Amino acid sequence: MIPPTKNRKLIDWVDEVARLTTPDKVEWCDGTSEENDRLSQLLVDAGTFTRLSDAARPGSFWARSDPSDVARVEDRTFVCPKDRADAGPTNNWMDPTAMRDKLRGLFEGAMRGRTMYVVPFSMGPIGSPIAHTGVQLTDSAYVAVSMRIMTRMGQPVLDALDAIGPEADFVPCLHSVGAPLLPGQADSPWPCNPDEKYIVHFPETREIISFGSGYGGNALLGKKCFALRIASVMARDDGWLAEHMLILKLTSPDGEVRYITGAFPSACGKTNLAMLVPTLPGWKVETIGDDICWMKLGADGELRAINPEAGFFGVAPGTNALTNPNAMLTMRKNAIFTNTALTDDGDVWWESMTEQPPAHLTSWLGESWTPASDGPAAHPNARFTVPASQGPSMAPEWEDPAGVPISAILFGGRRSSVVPLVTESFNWRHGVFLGSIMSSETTAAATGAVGKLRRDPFAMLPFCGYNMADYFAHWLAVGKAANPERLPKIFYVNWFRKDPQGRWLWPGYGENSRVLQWIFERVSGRGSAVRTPIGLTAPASEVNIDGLDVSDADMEMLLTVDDDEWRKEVPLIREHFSIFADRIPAELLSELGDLETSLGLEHG
Ligand code: O2Y
Ligand code: MN
Repeated sequence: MIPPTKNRKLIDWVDEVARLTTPDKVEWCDGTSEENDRLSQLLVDAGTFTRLSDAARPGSFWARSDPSDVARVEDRTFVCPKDRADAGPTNNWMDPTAMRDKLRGLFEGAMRGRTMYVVPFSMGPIGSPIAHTGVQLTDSAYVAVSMRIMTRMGQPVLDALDAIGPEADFVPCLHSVGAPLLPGQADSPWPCNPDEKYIVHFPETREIISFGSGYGGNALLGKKCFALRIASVMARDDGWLAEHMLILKLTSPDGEVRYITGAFPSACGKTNLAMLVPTLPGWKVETIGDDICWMKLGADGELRAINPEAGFFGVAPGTNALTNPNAMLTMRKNAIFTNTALTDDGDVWWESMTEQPPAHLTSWLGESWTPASDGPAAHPNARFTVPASQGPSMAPEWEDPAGVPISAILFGGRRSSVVPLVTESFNWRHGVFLGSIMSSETTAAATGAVGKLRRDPFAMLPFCGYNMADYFAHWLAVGKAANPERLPKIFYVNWFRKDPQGRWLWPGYGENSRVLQWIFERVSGRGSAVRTPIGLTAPASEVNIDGLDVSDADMEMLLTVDDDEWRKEVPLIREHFSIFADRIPAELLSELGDLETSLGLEHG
């Protein structure tokens, strides 16, 4: 077949990978709906997809993964610059030459018996000056159809690349499920490699190579691998920010608009917040993005943000008509559901989707399931994949290539104690300090223990493509490069605080609009705040709790900064900083010193 591009680097790379991996066929994806229908049918025939009933969800499919391939594998994720110190203490590292040798061995013949799909994609609107192009080579049709939802994918991307010229650059993303087929060997519905998984990033050459998994962030390489790990390196080099953040548009009853980004660790409700339905009368939230945000300085020194993605890959369990009605409406058609349960009438179900579970289901393990069964019907990290354009909450400007101007940046995590409902930073530098000490109780979005406290600075711990101490320095530098008049204000929020008996103190979801209102007032130069050692908290009288069943005592507990608890937190912060040794920016140590002083502690 004649390649549908003039890009020499791309044509040569496709040839080289095909020679190494020996697929039966090479197919260039054009991104058309005909192609999507054909690949989806192929997945149905292979047993990977079950078509959902047209009455329930037209154009939608249910997939079950291998039970060993259900989440991102952080312990198998590597960042491989030449110098180990450039990966930093929070990334797995291997010498890049040794890693390339290892991968070459794994990829030799890895696509035998399969088709290699060439998937050109754009992160951001095609041709926009802020978008970047990638090409994924994959032997998974599931990945190809998912990339069509999650990115702008297909021939228009190659045309835009060719319009730049035959030397136009792109990020090469190589992926194999690592399960070659011998002649006559039956395929599995979810091929993957149970023994060897490698998710590898080469920041210096801006390359991604992933082997052995077909799931989510391990396999859809435009998302975490490109738009965060590699893009964070590009952003460091070129003076912008690639962040694990939602972007929302908040409109007040007076029609004033503010755009807010928010960094929260995986599965802490970013999608719910991005699609929130305010309980406060007259307020409106619209969605720009739910997971990734690229922010660049505009000509006027203002930070402008785009969502580089085109779809949502959200956690299904816990999503329902009360927690996120907009997500439920978004996924009514053209969706892929992975590791949810299947109903007997061809729809999907997951825990808490409805108050009562159906009497009978097929579980994510493919087993007959009733409410009396052991274990959940859906895997806790079951996902929906759906085009953002279908969402009723999308702001009309969500694809504006110029991005939207950001007024506030939220940092947050799951902390059942210590961290108050909302705190405003004293200034940008202090905000960077708050981002650098973020911590959260872990969830099922990655393999490993659930509910353990871990430091997750800027919610980027698993996603920063270089030394995180340098990343903190980069944030400080962006603050200095920006127009001080237009710098967003930074806030630290915590929806997850509990009382000593373990009862949630804050109802969350739509009620979070009450906190957004205070933030809106603050970024508009209004409202008051109370100075505490860790920042400016909202006075209880300024959080509108009209009609809300939260007692004054609970508000007090939610908003109070307990100095004793923070005195216990300080050594943990010092310990966290110590892993970066002398690479930690002096400004952050100075912020820590100020915190110690205000808590009446000796400097550590
Ligand atoms: O690969 C997975 O299991 C999903 S990870 C993911 C997917 C969508 C949005 N965020 C995340 C995350 O882990 O932060
Ligand atoms: Mn995420």
